Order: sequence, then C-alpha cells, then structure tokens
Amino acid sequence: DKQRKWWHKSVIYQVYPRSFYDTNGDGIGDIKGIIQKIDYIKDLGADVIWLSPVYQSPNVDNGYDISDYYSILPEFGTMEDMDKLLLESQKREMRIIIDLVVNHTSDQHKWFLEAKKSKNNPYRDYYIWRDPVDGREPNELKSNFGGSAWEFDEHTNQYYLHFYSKEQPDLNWGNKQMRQSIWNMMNFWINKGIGGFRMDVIDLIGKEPDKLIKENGPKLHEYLQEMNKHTFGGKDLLTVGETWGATTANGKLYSDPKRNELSMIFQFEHMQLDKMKGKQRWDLKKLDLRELKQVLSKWQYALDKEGWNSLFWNNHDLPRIVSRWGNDREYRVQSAKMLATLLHGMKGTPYIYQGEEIGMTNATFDSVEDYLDIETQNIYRERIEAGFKKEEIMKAFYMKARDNARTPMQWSADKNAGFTTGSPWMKLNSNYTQINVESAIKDSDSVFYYYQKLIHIRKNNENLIYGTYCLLDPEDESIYAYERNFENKKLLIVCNFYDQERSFKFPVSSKDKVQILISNYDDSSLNVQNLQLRPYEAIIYEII
Ligand code: TEU
Ligand code: CA
Repeated sequence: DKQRKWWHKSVIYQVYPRSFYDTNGDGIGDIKGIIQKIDYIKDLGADVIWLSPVYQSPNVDNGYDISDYYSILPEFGTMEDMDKLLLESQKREMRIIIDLVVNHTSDQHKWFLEAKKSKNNPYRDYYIWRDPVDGREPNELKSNFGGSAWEFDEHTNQYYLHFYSKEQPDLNWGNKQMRQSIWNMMNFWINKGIGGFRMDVIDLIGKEPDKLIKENGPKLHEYLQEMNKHTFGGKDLLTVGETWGATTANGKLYSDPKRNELSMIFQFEHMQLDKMKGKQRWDLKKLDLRELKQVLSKWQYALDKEGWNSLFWNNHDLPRIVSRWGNDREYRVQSAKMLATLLHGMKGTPYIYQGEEIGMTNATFDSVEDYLDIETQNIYRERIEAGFKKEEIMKAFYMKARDNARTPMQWSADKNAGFTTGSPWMKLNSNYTQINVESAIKDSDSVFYYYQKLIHIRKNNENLIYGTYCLLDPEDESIYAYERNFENKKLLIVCNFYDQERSFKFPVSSKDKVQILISNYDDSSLNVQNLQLRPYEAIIYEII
C-alpha cells in the first residue's frame, strides 16, 4: 500500500546533545556520548533519533543560533563523529533526523557578517532590514524572547528583524537566492544519509513584517512545496515541522501527502492549556482534562484521513509532563505510565524526549542564576521591570521554564548522575539519586520497561497504528477514554488522570470478550462495563 510509510510505525527519541552524555569530562554532552548510548535508545525500542542542533554556533540559544550549517561545534565533536553516528545508526536500522533551523541564523553566520557591511552587499537581502520610522523601530512586532523584534544597526542606520534573540536575525525567505542556499545545505545533509528533518519554527518563514504577519504568512505553503521539490521530495525521508501556530485546517495543508509538503507537524494546542487566554505562557491557569480531550480529539479526527499526527508530551522547550499533567510526588511512576499509555494509544507517530522514559521531573532551582536559558533570563528582567514579585516569577519558572527539560540526563546515582566526570554545564535535578537509568533497568516495574512494552505492542498491532480514534465521554472530568477501530478489531483505552478512585463503564456488549494488552497496575480488572479505576490507572484492552 503506497499510502503506508515507514514512519507511521516509528517511535522517535529526541536527544538534546548538550545534556545527554559527556565522554571527555568537559561537562558538555557530545556526539561520542550519543554513539555510546545508542544501544540504550535501541533497547527502548525507538528507531529514529531526532538530534537537536550540533552545528557551529555561538550558543546564545543553545545551538538554535547557527553560524555554520556545514560544520560541527567542537564542543560536540567533529564531522567524523557525526558520520560515525550516522553509520552506527544505519547498522542498527535506525535513522537520525536533524534539526533544520532556517527561520534565522546566528548573527555570526558569514551571511549576516556580510549583510551588515553595507546596504548594497550581495547578502544584504538575505535578511530583513527596514529604515527607522520617526527615529524608532519600524513597527510594534515583538520578539518571542521579550522586547522589540527590531534591532538597530548603527553602521548602516537600519533595523533588522529578529523573532528570537537579537543574535538570531531572521532570514528573508522572499529572496530566491537565499532559498537556493538553504536547498543546497539541505541536500548536503541528505547526501550524508540523514533520515529527515525536524524544522524549527517553520511556520514563521512566510513572515510579512510590514503587515505584522509572523506565523502562517501567505507564501508559507508555497515555500514548503518548493523546498520539498528541491530537496527531500521523492527521497522517503521523515519531515516534521514545528508549528506553534498550527490549526487543524492548516495542519492538513502541511501533512496531506497529495500536497507534497511535510510528513507531519508538531501542533502545540494541547501544550497551551495551562496558559491564560491572550496572555503569555507564564500567566498560568488551572488544567481542565475536558479541554485536553477536546483538543487532542479534534486533531485525531481532523487528520484521520488527510494527514498524519505527531504525538508528544515533551521536548527541550517544555516542562516535564509528569510534573504537569501527572503527579511527580506520590504517583510519579503510575502517572508517568498513564501519560505514556494515553499518548502511545493514539493515532500518529510518538516522540519521546530524553529522560521521559524514566519519568524525569521538573527542576526547581532556588536561584534565578541557575536558569541558564536566554528566554528565562530575558523574561525575568522584563517581569521584574513590569512590577511582578520575584516569588511569582519563580513559581511560573518552576512550572514552565524550558530549563526544566534541559537538566542533564540521569544515568545513575553516581556523582553528577554519571552524566559527566567533570563539572556539568548546567545544574542537575537533585533527585537523580532516586530517578536514573541504572535503577530503572534494575527494576522490572520501572517506567522504562513500560515504555519499552508499549512501543513493542504498538509496532505489532495494526490497530494502534492505523485504527480510527473515537473519544468516549467528553464531559467526564477525570477519565480520558477512547476507542481505536480497525477492520473488525477494537481497542479500548482508559486513563484515570487523578489520584482518586473513579468508576468508568465502556459501552460494549456483554458478549464481547476482552484481554489486557498493557496496564500500569498488575491486577487490572477485565470487567470493562463496570470499572473501578485506581489512582492514575491506565489500561489498553483489546476486544477478542
Ligand atoms: O522553539 C520555538 C519557540 O517559539 C519556543 O522557543 C517558544 O518560544 C517557547 O518554547 C514557548 O513559548 C524553537 C526551538 O525549539 C527553541 O529551542 C528555539 O529557542 C527557538 O525555536 C528559536 O530557534
Ligand atoms: Ca563533552
């Protein structure tokens, strides 16, 4: 069936290299470290690694500010190390997808260094420059990291656009030669044998700053089709776009195979349910399970036929899910498994972010200096100036700061969690003595083995991959239950999101025989018409 793609069956593991594993004691994770731990990822059952940026970079935004797309940051290793990583993954029938950061470059990229020299430099138009208006910024566009999106360049008396830090100038996608430079670079990596691309903030490339358009600009899909045609189109690679501004309507545009754009996107609606409407994500509101059901189900229904979903709870920008929708205190293990069940039971390609598979939790640092992320530092300054109390700001960081996910991977209970023999670039989460890979591997009841089992079941169950999703009981405030249906087979998935007992009744006939595929309690009931679920209990049933 040519509708079927290898990545429908894949499970992707995201590696944030700086915090994964350090092999030379400089306190920074490196490519050799990924090679050393690749069998760990393979054992988990993931067959694709999404590698966050390892390119040359001044590291203002941890590598998302690239100064040379064709070389590797020495802290991470060499191009030989990268080639070796590709080879080692191919040996294991695994693939590496790399981060494509092309909405902006670093201000140290040679294109920008050239562009800054003069208004008629050949690279000037690779970026977006505007004259001052009444001696000020051209308009009120804001940077996602706080402050104006415009930075004044004294040498040429113009402002340049940056949607992230001022060290990350935005590329001008209206420039055809610029686009050609990007296609060349992508083809360089494709020829090296990568498995695909994760495309950073790709929904911004159609920006029209004079009309105040950031996301979803009029030419966005045209550029993606052009990219597809000149690079990965016809090559059977996996492409996933990071699109904070995606709606189900444009979600179809990206991932409908007939349109030749991307394999799938990351939509973020389900990640913004704890944010007050119209406010910043630091302005928190209480979570409501009914909203989560509504959002995830909407995406499941919308892309059932004409597209494909990605499924994720975590990445390097998001707080840890077990500290968010789960319970990282009394029920850490049960709730981590429950959240995994919910996600891997759905239709789409699941992503796992390093540490999720052992139930790593948010970090809670006392001092704001321990938060190294440029976004957190900028927001702190901005909010202090705006009159917020320090405690309030810190509380929001405990819940939402990106550094929650960026603390070093917890490999063992040894010093620095076995991540490095030197001094780590970032503070560790102090709970590594309890939560670490070594103890998870020793404990047959660990979150790790649960993920491994889930992945294995999914790979061998067509219904889990292709079955149609159907939400049950949208108004239930504590249970998330749904069905998957494929040919004449039915799966029932039920998840209790709270630390209380709850009852639930599946609408099945009394003639149906059921079996349990997986559960996070070892004695879950088969009486699906009348279930008493324990705290965070989660079960996948198959009707036989
Ligand atoms: O993230 C895009 C992005 O908009 C987030 O950083 C967002 O601002 C924040 O997580 C929540 O509002 C991508 C990368 O994943 C991120 O690490 C980079 O900092 C950013 O792009 C710029 O390249
Ligand atoms: Ca290192």
